[in-house]
Amino acid sequence: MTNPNIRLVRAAAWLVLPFAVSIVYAQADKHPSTQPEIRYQAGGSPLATEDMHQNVNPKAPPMTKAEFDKGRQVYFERCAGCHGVLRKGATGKPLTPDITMAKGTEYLKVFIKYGSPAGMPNWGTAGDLNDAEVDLMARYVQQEPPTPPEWGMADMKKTWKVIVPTAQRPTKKMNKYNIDNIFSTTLRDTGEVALIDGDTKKIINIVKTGYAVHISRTSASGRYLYVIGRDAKINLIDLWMAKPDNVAEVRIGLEARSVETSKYKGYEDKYAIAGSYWPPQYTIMKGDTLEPLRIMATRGMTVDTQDYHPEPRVAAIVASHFKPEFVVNVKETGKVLMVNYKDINNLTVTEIGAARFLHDGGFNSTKRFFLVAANQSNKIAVVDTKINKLAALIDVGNIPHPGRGANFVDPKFGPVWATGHLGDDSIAVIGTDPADAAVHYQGHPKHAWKVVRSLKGQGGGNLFIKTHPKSKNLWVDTPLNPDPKIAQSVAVFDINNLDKPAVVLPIGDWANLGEGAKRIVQPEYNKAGNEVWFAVWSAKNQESALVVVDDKTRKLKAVIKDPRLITPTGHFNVYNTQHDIY
Ligand code: DHE
Repeated sequence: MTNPNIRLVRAAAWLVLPFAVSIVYAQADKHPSTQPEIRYQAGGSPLATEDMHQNVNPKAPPMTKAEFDKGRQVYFERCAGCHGVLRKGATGKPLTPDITMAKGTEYLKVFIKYGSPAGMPNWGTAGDLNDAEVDLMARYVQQEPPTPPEWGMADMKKTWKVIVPTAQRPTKKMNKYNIDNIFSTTLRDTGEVALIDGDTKKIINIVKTGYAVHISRTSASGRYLYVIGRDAKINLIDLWMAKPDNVAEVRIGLEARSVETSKYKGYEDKYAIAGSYWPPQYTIMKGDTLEPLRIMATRGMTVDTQDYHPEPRVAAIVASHFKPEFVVNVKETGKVLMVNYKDINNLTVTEIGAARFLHDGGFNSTKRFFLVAANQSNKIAVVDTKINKLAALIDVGNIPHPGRGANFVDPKFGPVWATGHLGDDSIAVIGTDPADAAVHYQGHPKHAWKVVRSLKGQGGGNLFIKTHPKSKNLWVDTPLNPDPKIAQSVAVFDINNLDKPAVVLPIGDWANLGEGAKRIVQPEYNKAGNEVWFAVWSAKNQESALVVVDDKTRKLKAVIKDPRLITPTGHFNVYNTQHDIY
């Protein structure tokens, strides 16, 4: 008889990432903590469609060009997220020919077909690759890894378009929308964002953006929205237009996840910055046109072993409020770069050593300290953006994933910041009130940079956690939990009674949709802090929705449905994103 765990996960096979989900079958009994992480990383890379040169190694098993191209495509769709573009290892092990050829085709076939206890998915027995494809991939990983093209200034300039020149843009707001309360909702699989009026809950516009669009960020003035796709295309949206829409676009690489805009006094809206996964670099642009100005490479030595890494991806970027600086987090080298944009022709970069695999993070409530997950190291690094030093490295649970985290005042421990985890059900609550350095010191020095509480959530597979300065609720999603009941609901804690267990709200049921994964993603507050919005994320061919909950009563307030709301995932309130309120 089939194991109930396995049946449960099979039932979830209609999820948007069907390939990744099937990995979970084999892992269900052995490595529950790695399931959500594997599903999360197997998101597919836009590099799958890039043509690359085949270098023939006479010692590797022969492959035709057609076989090589197919192997390359499968590799970038399934494997590159963990093993790296150049196969030199990222969060997964290196797969360079010196290693793979020593193992041989037969060994590799078994590995690919059946997986490994260390977390390698069982691509063959899960039904994702047939025997011929397993054989193809076993031979492919013994070839010289092809290198995707670089992407320099000339490539960027070719893709740079100013759709509405600055001189032709409005000089004042030309619409009646309460811009502060607009939400930019990622429509992941259509490559669009939905701009939604937070007051009326009506869609203002559906704006075309990059492929598998990832995040939106707001400029310091609140006028502009920057949206980045996985294909490294940035769209600049002007919220002052009668109907807010694109005014400029550029591709800053071949694959990317992060974009940000200068926020220091005197530099509002002046610069934008985006980091790419490939090529490993970040680009500073003109804030109101996206004209690329400076490109900086991130290739270099790792923080711990001090070995060269050829493709350190750029993860989260935030704008400092204390200096004219961007805080650029480099994943594989584990370094935080404080990029001073005061004189962009003579950039100064302070390199702060943190820990490997920096991913996502946010500021503490005073915005002086930036807390970022070194996810595969199970740590949170704290960077002091006033003195440009590492303030602490804190051990937390299995694969922390804060999004931007949640700031609140713990009744016992004072100001804290919290993160959930992909790999376990804990929520780490960290004290953020150090005596020596605090801007608004509230008297809790001994708890600073310590995990003061560990709350118990619904399970692993958490991605985002949120509260608001006006709220007493702490919301925790679990969209990547293999149990659909957990993925389709959220846990909410009472900040004043954190010893009490969380209450679980069935947001997916409230959306009243038909069949679908209905994964609940990313709590996000409206400007007033009295509503919390959730995406109910189903597959491209199924109905999805946004659910709005009254923060005070925790009751359903509205369900936003529209045939155009296809695969909503992240959603970003203009005001809260502009002011880093979370
Ligand atoms: Fe994200 C933020 C990378 C998969 C939704 N994601 C980020 C950031 C990075 C990142 C580096 C931080 C950006 C910043 O702050 O500047 N995400 C990656 C990946 O590499 C990964 C694991 C695999 C991939 O193939 O992309 C990945 N991310 C996902 C998803 O599957 C999610 C759930 C749905 C989707 O839309 O693709 C997803 N990521 C998000 C969201 C944020 C994000 C909503 C912004 C959170 C915030 O509060 O700011």
